[in-house]
Amino acid sequence: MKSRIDLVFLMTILTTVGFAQTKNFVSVNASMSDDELLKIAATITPTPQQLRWQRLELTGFIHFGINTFTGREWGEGKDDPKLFNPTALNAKQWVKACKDAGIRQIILTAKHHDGFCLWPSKFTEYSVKNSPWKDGKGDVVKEVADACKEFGLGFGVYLSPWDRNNASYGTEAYNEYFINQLTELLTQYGKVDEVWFDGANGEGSNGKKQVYDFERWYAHIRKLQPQAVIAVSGPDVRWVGTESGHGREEEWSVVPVGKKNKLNEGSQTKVDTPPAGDMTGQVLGSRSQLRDGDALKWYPAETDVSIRPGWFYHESEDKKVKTPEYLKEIYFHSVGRNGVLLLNIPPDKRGLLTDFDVAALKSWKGKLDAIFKVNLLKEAKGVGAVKKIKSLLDGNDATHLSFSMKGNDNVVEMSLKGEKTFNVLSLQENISVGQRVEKFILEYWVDGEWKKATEGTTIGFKRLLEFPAVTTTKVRLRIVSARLQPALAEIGLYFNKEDKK
Ligand code: FUL
Repeated sequence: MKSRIDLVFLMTILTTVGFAQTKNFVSVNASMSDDELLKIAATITPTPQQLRWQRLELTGFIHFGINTFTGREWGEGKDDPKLFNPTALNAKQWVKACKDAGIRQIILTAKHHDGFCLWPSKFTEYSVKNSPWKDGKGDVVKEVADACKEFGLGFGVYLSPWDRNNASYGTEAYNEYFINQLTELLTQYGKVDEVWFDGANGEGSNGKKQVYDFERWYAHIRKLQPQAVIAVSGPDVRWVGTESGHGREEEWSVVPVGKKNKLNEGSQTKVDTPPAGDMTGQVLGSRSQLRDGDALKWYPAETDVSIRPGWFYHESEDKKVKTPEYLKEIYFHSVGRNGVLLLNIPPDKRGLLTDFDVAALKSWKGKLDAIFKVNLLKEAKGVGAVKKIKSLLDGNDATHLSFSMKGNDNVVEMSLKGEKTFNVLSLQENISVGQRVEKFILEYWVDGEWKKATEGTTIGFKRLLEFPAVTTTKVRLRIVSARLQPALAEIGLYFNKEDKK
């Protein structure tokens, strides 16, 4: 009995120590050595909310509103609410098409910059309640939230801070208006998993200037929907810096933040202040940048892009829906570059996703399923850390493969089951302990020597690389540089038959 109590005691201590060592946000100062900084960067971890969000991989964006009926991208807030009149709106069709494509969470533009609300807000007349749709009794937010619940997808809301309709915009009263709208959205529709604040503002030099009370808004969200991540102009999820769908080759989820570099100014432990800096830099969290802020923070990238040229539906773009092949490339360059993809699919004037968009989604999913159907390492055998790899492949997080980084131990060699041809590498780090890998090389055995198949810098949650097909019986993965002992969560080799390179 005594020994069991000791064991429980010991485990409690270990767990506590473990927790104490994992942090989401750490202040740094000039007196810290390079080694210290690197260790901090390597042990910063996502919050449970960030981890859940990262694991979604694919999320969907729905831009729908008064612009759908006027053909604009940015309404001025003056269009008649009577224009909003979808003839066959069916949110279940949106959600099902997304789910069938592997999308696991949907964010709806509850209010875009024009200020028109897709729910019957008590605090403005500029909403669906003054439209002919369902005789003013309709509520798009409810229909989408309910459909997400029914199909088992996460649900998020986009609420534009910039509002071109509300008379109070530009005064302190607007912050109150915004809080009231948040309260409606966060209390009337069940669980909300993501709140998306757009940073766009086109007021110009003579336009209205609004000081947003971000801290109050964030605290309100944390209180009403603590499980939600707050994205983009928010403290949990960072805009990747482009709307092209192509993220960075080197993408760090730990980045310097604070007044010094203006990226997410302020301290997350004290206040959640909005990001204000340039997020478009080529790399944001490399070794040489770790001193650029007042703190280091887990602040992962979201890669948003529309399936069409515009964010809202325009009939003239029906033939410009991105091809499944291009969407596949976007997948590799977003999810496969340590990001979460936020793919916009805008419903048309009927309130339906068109056949063009649905067909593209379907065929995209088919392509990805075909590529990732067989992990050729599943049957690997024989040497090195194969036993551990098998546990990785079984998806058991707890048995992640760690490298010692001592001597040659940073190498894992795998024998394939006979000769195999492949052209896709998939790697994942166990980010629940941090992001650590800085450079890796995949080699294959040919003509009695090791040759490079592909190489990369960061891995993070997921790294996907395509390369000219190679045929071999043996491969090895070398972690050439890491901030701390790397911990991998997945290794996969696949063959994309359609890639003739
Ligand atoms: C931008 C907005 O201005 C676009 O209209 C769109 O909503 C996009 C997702 O974000 O900042």
